[in-house]
Amino acid sequence: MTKVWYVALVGRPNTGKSTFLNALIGEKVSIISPRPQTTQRTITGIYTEDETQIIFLDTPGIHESEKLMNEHINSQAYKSLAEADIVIRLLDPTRPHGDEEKKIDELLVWYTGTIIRVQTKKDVPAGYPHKKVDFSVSSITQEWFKELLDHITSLLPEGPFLYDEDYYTDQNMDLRIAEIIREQLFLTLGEEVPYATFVEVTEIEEKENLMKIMAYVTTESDSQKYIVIGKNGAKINEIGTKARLILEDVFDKKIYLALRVKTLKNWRKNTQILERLFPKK
Ligand SMILES: Nc1nc2c(ncn2[C@@H]2O[C@H](COP(=O)(O)OP(=O)(O)OP(=O)(O)O)[C@@H](O)[C@H]2O)c(=O)[nH]1
Ligand SMILES: [Mg+2]
Repeated sequence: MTKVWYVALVGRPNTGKSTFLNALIGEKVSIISPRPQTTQRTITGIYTEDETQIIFLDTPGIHESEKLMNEHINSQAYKSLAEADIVIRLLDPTRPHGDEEKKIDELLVWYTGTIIRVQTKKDVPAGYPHKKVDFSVSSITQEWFKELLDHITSLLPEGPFLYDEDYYTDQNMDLRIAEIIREQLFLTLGEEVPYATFVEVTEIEEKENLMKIMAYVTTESDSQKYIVIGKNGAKINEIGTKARLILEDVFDKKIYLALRVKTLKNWRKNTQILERLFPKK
């Protein structure tokens, strides 16, 4: 009999949730960067092995902020908590613990499902080890992955698979492409700029061996727009080339990517835009 359940990955920004998900699934499902708040909306990664299907929800790092956009980002994580049958609480031992950990502790007091405490980044020295961890894993060496997966499997109830076995994410094509472009904004641009941008795909034309994509990077001000474009378009070309190479790898096709940059003043305070980018459903 098959087993299936929803498992949310929860933790402060930068703990390694998305890296852990990609390593588990063996595909680039979620985007990753050394900067906090890389994941902004919940990403589903589906792990299917023999009779087991685990639907992982990679959530945005829960953090403290008064800003409207951050409220929307945090609420993506809260919503996934409500949907999850098991929570994997990821804990980063490379940084002092801080208020974000307390905030998550307080949130989880109300959670009635099983919580598994997992310390990340086992391959680097743990300067600030966490107490009472159930597992300590590395997404690089994949140490303790099998034991953790076996443990999750032992907790799952019987039920029919919710996704086909060869499905590893339920993100649509537009969103996956937008995320891969957004990852390059996080990796290429400094300071606040990536946080003041969003990416939307406006057109996809698929041919047998080629996919043509048109996408817009929207910034909050014209000065940010010029930073994203760079001198003679150098920055946006660099972002486009890097994203294209990853897209070619992910979709196993030749990609033509047209990237444009535009400004929408103060979009981070625009509830309509925020609701479009971070749907509550
Ligand atoms: N050495 C090492 N680095 C890791 C490991 N897991 C994640 N990292 C690094 O930690 C940083 C953050 O990783 P992410 O996976 O983006 O973290 P996240 O928890 O998803 O962060 P948010 O999306 O911002 O909430 C990246 O630079 C990763 O390369 C690990 O097991 N070992
Ligand atoms: Mg992430």
